[in-house]
Amino acid sequence: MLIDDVKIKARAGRGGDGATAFCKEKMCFGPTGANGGKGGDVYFEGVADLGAFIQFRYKKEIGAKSGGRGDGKLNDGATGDDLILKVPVGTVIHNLSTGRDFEIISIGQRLLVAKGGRGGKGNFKFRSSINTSPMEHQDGLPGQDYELRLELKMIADVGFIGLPNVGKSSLLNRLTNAKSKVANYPFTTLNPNLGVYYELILADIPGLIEGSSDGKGLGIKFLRHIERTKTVFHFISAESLNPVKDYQVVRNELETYNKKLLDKPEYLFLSKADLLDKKEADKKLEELKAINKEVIAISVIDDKSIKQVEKILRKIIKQKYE
Ligand SMILES: Nc1nc2c(ncn2[C@@H]2O[C@H](COP(=O)(O)OP(=O)(O)OP(=O)(O)O)[C@@H](O)[C@H]2O)c(=O)[nH]1
Ligand SMILES: [Mg+2]
Repeated sequence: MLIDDVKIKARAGRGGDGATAFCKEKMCFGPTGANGGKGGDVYFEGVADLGAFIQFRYKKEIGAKSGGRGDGKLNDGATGDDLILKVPVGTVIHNLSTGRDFEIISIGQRLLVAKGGRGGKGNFKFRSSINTSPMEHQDGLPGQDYELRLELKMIADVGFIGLPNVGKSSLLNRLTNAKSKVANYPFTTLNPNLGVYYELILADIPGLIEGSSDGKGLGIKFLRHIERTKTVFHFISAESLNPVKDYQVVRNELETYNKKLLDKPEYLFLSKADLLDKKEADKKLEELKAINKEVIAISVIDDKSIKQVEKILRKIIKQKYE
């Protein structure tokens, strides 16, 4: 099952201690204790993999590397490596220690969550005209140490919705490098999958059925995810004996869950259209035109129809920046 809410402890690296040392060579005087290196920071970075919280299933305490100690020959300690944790876009990071919340909203976005401690100064840094042989150095400071709650509130530009087995995952795989499971039975997709199409995040959402809003099938959990998608692609299989009814079943579920879902911009696709001859397909398209006159017939094996879908996606990209 998808992990979408998890508590972890994140600790940035401790700064390395400074050193107290003196030159031991002949004809050489003075302090040579070097500085400690800075501790590594902890960052979060957005990725399209909704399953990325799995890394926290058993590992609830994570930490970046400490900085190295300064040595006695003026070589500063190494900086601790940063830790970059990949989390799905739509992750809300609740910092329970400070009460502040942050959200990862785009792929590649990096957020500094816990800062590494600074390294301590070595005794070389304490030398002065009145103190040529300082005995003191500083210790490194601890890194920030926080308790975090990570909550996944999926966000996507386009959500693929429809009854089960209508070809949602197949289209996602065709358009992006996602590897959503495809099979000829209902509820193949158990959790939403994200794919990236240029600047858009596309979400393949598990099939909805009558009663989803009451928890039937995979139910309510996924209706919650549709709440945060901006546009929907609604799929109706060309195999359907009653396309208009199929459309209404899904719309009713959206409405029962939250009326606002009906206001999202929607594109209607008669999917798997290659299974029908042209005459049959046109008849079903005609029926669906009463709902949305821009409905198109698509098939993952028909390049021309995929180009039409891509044209719609380009339009959505353009609107995103208007
Ligand atoms: N002929 C044909 N078959 C298709 C097409 N798209 C998908 N299929 C087949 O239809 C079946 C269901 O496809 P999926 O992509 O798994 O459907 P889904 O809507 O994601 O299904 P759920 O995850 O169960 O909701 C698979 O056997 C696919 O190979 C298409 O354009 N043409
Ligand atoms: Mg699927």
